[in-house]
Amino acid sequence: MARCGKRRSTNSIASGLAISTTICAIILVMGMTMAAAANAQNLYCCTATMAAPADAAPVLYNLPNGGGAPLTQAGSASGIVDATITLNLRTDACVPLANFTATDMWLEKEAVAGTDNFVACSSGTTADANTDANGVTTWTAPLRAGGWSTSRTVVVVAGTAIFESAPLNLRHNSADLNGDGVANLSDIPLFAGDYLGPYAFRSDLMFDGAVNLSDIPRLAAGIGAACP
Ligand SMILES: [Ca+2]
Ligand SMILES: [Ca+2]
Repeated sequence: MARCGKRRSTNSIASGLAISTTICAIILVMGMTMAAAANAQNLYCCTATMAAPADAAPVLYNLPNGGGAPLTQAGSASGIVDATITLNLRTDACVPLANFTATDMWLEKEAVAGTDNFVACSSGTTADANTDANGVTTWTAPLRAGGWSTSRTVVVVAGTAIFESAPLNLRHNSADLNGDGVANLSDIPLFAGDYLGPYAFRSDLMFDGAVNLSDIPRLAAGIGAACP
């Protein structure tokens, strides 16, 4: 299974401007409207850590086609931070597990009701590579995923969550606001409503704690992104 998504065709500047104009038009119209109205193992010896400190509370911008941000370029209230995740994979006897298959190690969001509509494409959150001789692998490449999540991120190995490490304080959002695996015109009204309404994390695509003009380029550039 491929690790990286296929590249989507590059939008022309003209089409980007057209989409931006469409988004602005919808926001304007809505504004006017609103104004009027596991494995057999326990994995207990494994550890999963994030480069950024937990209090940085990073936000990863994802697109279903893998065109979002790499984990090295996550957003935070204080700017870009490195949210690279490192897994030390060990047997229950704490022996490093070398050359463990990358596609059998993936990220999920913590199961907390009402905190997400996160959706991952097939093999869209798997590790960068098989574990090395020391049983180590990382997540740095952009994920292939959509939707949003304010719950934490969990490392899963062959279906079993790494439970000895606390879940990682990494949140997610995407131009695929409704979490159906494709960023398209149906996501724009959601953004437009958030733009005009109370703060909504899902639309803070260039994360800085506010939904404003700076978030629109990511929405515009993301339109058309789908799971491979
Ligand atoms: Ca969508
Ligand atoms: Ca923002």
